[in-house]
Amino acid sequence: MSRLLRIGEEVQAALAEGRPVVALESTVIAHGLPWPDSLDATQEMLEAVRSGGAVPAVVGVTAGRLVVGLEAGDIERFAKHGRQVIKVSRRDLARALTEGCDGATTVASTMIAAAMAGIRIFATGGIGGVHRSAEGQGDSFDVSADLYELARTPVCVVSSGAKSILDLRRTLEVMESLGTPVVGYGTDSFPTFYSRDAALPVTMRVDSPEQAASLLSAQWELGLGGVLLANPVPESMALPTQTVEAWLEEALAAAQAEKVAGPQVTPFLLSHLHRRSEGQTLKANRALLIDNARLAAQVATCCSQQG
Ligand code: PSU
Ligand code: MN
Repeated sequence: MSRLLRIGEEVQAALAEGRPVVALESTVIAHGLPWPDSLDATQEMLEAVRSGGAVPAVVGVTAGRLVVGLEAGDIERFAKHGRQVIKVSRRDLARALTEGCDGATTVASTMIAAAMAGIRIFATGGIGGVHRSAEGQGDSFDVSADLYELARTPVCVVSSGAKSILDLRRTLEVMESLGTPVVGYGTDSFPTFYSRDAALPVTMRVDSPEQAASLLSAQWELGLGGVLLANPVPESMALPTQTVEAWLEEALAAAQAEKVAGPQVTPFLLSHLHRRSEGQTLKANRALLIDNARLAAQVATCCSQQG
């Protein structure tokens, strides 16, 4: 295993002593945010995890190894080189390790690495899901591997739900079929990333890190899989659903016109939104990433206290 997996020293020490650790993904760093926000936002997430009393572990692939706890230099390279760092989900892991290239891990592959290392809590912005079908194109069958990973891998993903670039109703249906609890943090409805006024219900609600930790311990005592802990964007940064929806229609039309498909879809739509909103979606995105890192550290702390 150690041939392919490297756990950073600080992370290793924390795990050995039973201290709380929070995993972070690198696709959001390389593909989800533009330079230099990508680096600033990541540093703020690291600080948020630390001030919550936990050790951060950024996951990524480099030099033929899956790394849990990337060094500052690696993080900066991922943040800066963006598109040159390939996006690595479950199916791409073996290839990225074999080729020895830099690889940014998605929610799915970060969960895999976290579970291998013994980390149970992971903070990010939004998970992948069921993509909307383009007008007149029939069903694209573009369903993120994140949903299948949540079904099988016992890691709690703290996110602000899933982005409204997706078909959220179908995303929740698939998660229900696969048996993933979707837990609202202080909310009864599924957050839509940039907005708070969502219409779809969650499986259940918790109102404190302690409650979240109790649910996780029951889930894992039963030997079940992942949990999505859905934390809405902070109120002061939330954008109105209808405004985001209008920008999104344009972004989807542009994606269709430019024939963007597969793993490129999410990064394309995100950068379109960031430009179109003159940075408002980017500000919301940064705020929710930091808030999710903070919450994940609190939950990880409760989990380690519950033993
Ligand atoms: N949602 C975001 N920002 C992101 C992603 C999702 O707001 O950067 C990334 C995550 O890494 C997620 C991935 O796991 O996109 C999903 O991609 P796909 O749909 O190709 O599985
Ligand atoms: Mn996809």
